[in-house]
Amino acid sequence: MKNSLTNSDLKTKPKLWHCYNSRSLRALWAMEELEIEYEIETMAFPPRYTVEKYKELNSLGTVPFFVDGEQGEIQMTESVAICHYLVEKYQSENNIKLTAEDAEYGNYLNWLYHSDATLTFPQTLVLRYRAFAAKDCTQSKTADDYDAWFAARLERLSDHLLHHDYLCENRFTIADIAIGFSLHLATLLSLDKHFNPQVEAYLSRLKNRPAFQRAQAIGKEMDPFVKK
Ligand SMILES: N[C@@H](CCC(=O)N[C@@H](CS)C(=O)NCC(=O)O)C(=O)O
Repeated sequence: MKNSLTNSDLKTKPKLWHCYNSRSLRALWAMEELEIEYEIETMAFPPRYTVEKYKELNSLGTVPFFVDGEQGEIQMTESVAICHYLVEKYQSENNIKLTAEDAEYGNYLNWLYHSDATLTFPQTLVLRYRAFAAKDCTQSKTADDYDAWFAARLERLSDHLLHHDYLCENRFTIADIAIGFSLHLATLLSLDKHFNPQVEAYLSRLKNRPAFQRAQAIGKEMDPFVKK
């Protein structure tokens, strides 16, 4: 039964505004897994400084920014919500979603929300007050506190991965994209010192996926983690 649009049914393609190694990678990775057509605007980070009038497009000034619909009426700013939207909206041979009928649907939703609310949240403080801190920043204690906070918040995932190769139903879904990006970001912030072997193995399993590799190659020349 065809219950969702394929990309070719639409007059316009979804469009993503992206910065390398930022949370927009989640949406890009999902589109690559689904093998749908899309447009992409790759920008230097942070776009509210590097792209003129970016805040007129997205008043938050953040990435991702995502537009879809014939009139561009769908405008989204939350990376996990975009992944969720994409799998519900676009039919694909590659089934990377769960539905309410699946036994682990609740766990799937929980991992999706967990990825940003529980894992990326403490990382953002480490990013702000350590990785991208101004020279005169006096908040290094905040970064240290949230480094330890991240370690504690990782425990639930570490325990789960002791007995699972993927988060839900023994197969790859967007829950793995959402959580996988949080782990990838942790490696960029040197927070992978908190990874257990099963977390390391899980992340390499995800990073070996051709769709991740295609997505991650886009915009590499604008890597904000490389000091110029
Ligand atoms: N909850 C949002 C957060 C978006 C967000 O904060 N993105 C960061 C990059 S990972 C950003 O654009 N920061 C630039 C800035 O704040 O100027 C999501 O998951 O997409």
